[in-house]
Amino acid sequence: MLLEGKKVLVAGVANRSSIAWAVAEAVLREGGQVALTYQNQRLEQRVRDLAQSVDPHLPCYELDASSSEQAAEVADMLAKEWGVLDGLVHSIAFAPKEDLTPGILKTSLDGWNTALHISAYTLLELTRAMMPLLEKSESGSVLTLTYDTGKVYPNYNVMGVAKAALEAAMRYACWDAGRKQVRVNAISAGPIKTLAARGISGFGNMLDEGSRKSPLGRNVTAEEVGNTAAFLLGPASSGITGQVVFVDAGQSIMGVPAAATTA
Ligand code: 0WD
Repeated sequence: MLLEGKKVLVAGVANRSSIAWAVAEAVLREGGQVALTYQNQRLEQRVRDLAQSVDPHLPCYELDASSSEQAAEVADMLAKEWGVLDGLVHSIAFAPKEDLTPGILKTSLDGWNTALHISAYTLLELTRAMMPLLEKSESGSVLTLTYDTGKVYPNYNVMGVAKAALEAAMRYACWDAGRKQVRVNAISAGPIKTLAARGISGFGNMLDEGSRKSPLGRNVTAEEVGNTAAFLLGPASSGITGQVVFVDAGQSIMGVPAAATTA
């Protein structure tokens, strides 16, 4: 039990395929308690139904991560519900399709601002709002989700830039939060078929190429990401902060697929 008695807020569940949902399931499996947030009323019923399927009393709050007012409200509600927060999961990203697809040189300033605001700045927004509760924990831990920022993936475009900003923001937040004994890390997940992934054109090819490139010969599952998340959220990882941990079946270490170098 990696998270016995630990209280974790998970932001970014859209449906059953969401990485955030796999993280929530792993937290529960490891003995922790979970509260979920949903972005808006469009997603509310789906997220509440998921919550109900594991625990009828699981707290669910509305939270558009771009709203500091809503973030403060959720912090207030958690203060009443739990009084402390041991883990915060930021599993949120968005870029307008018309700015994501055509290529980075065609990204509008508005599209750039939206992508970096929602996909990177909101990590800081949520961490700031939850800090008073995280500081009360003996093992406060914040976790975000990124994707292999050291490389260029055609079609990932402005989202790749946003993820690079997210990773830098994660490291600076790690510095700010560290003296309060709150850790901040990121998981760089391999490609997984989710709602957000479907917005990236050619995602099917990323999955195919990824599994061909991978030393393990396959892609990762959301469950594998959830398991690593449970480790990073809990006291077993108490010495790890400011890191990007790759959960990608080794894909990121490879240049070209093995097939390309064999006759
Ligand atoms: O291959 C993948 N799926 C990978 C995803 C590989 C590596 C990293 N990631 C990252 C994503 O970039 C994201 O940061 O993992 C995180 C979770 O993404 P996901 O699980 O792949 O996708 P999804 O289930 O769609 O969850 C992302 C959710 C949004 O869903 P939709 O698709 O409806 O936009 O982020 C949420 C929203 O629910 N979201 C917001 N939540 C609160 N406030 C906001 C917002 N403003 N915008 C988006």
